[in-house]
Amino acid sequence: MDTPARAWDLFCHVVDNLGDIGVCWRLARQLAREHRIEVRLWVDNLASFRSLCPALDPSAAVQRLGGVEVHRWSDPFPEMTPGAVVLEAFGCRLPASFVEAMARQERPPVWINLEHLSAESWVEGCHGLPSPHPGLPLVTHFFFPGFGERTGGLLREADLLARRDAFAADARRVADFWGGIGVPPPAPGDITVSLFGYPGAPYARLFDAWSRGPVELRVIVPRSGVEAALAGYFGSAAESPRPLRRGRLEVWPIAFLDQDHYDELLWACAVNFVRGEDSFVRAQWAAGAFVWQAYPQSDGAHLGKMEAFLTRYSAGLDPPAADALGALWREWNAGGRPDAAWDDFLARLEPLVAHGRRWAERLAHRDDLAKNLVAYTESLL
Ligand code: TRH
Repeated sequence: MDTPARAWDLFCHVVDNLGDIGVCWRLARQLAREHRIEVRLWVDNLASFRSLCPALDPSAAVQRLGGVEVHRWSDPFPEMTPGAVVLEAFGCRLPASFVEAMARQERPPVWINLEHLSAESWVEGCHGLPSPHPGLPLVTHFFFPGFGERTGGLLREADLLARRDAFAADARRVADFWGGIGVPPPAPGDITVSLFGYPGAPYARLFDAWSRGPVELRVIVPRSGVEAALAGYFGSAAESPRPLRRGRLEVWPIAFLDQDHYDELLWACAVNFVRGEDSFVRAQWAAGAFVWQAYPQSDGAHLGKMEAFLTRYSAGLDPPAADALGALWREWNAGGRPDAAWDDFLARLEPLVAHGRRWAERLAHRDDLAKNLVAYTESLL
């Protein structure tokens, strides 16, 4: 039976993309399934949430999904007794009345501010830092996901890697996956790439490189912001039946997938272009070659974040492959010439895939974020 300590409130404000709710939904389900925590997930934009989770009813104020009680976060906020742990995702600012209710509890809840993922070294110094509330007897603790030993780790469901390997070993399931998204399975020698990126990336230059060869390249593009680039490149053909073709490039625009099918897409592709936070982590668990576009920030801070990750990730990678990887990532993130860097990247695909597999194995030795979070909050309760 659940104890009060197993009742958690998780607050998610959807900013402009899907990463916030992507992370919160994944975390909420994992806390419920693997740690038997009664999670109330408060989300202020159920329409965005629905793209990740088609079973969600955006008109319902409260609904139960995946073992989680999903609540529409509305204003004014209803009167509620807070759970034993309150998670504020990405500094989303809790409702004032709820914070007051937290302070009125005989034992105020453990209040965690779940931060964004970064590979930068300062994160290790800030993970777990307390921040007392200026006017109430409450303390927020900062919890940083991360790659280093002294961080909160990465989201990884207990069965994720086994599911990934079972999928890859089952040709029938892979074929069913392709059939399910309406794309034929790859012919021998074809390279299949998944493409998920921000609208401003230099797509046309990459498409040029892909259309020139040297291999037949199939690119799968879930509907998510690349449409304008496709229309700009393929003109009116972008509205006609799939696939779009130019030279050796074949592009398959597909519907936005739910999170589980998106994982399968990452597992089925040879190279994954990912972005932000959650797809970036999922590509690492896919254990292959990937190209990351960091969430663009006007002050250029994303470039520093990308370099910090590249430094960690490239350790142990043979220098020519590390150079090829770094060149493509830098051009892709800075809006430069990924076309020039692509051929080198492709020529090093084999060592890059082998490295991706080793990286995932190494990361998997660490406890995952949900487990770390539960242990950490228990230490504060
Ligand atoms: O959408 P994003 O750009 O999210 C970003 C970042 O998280 C960033 O840190 C944050 O500040 C900003 O939002 C507001 O990229 P991200 O993090 O990869 O999230 C996308 C989610 O969508 C992720 O959970 C994977 C999921 N997804 C699917 O479920 N199906 C799909 O077809 C695709 C392409 C993605």
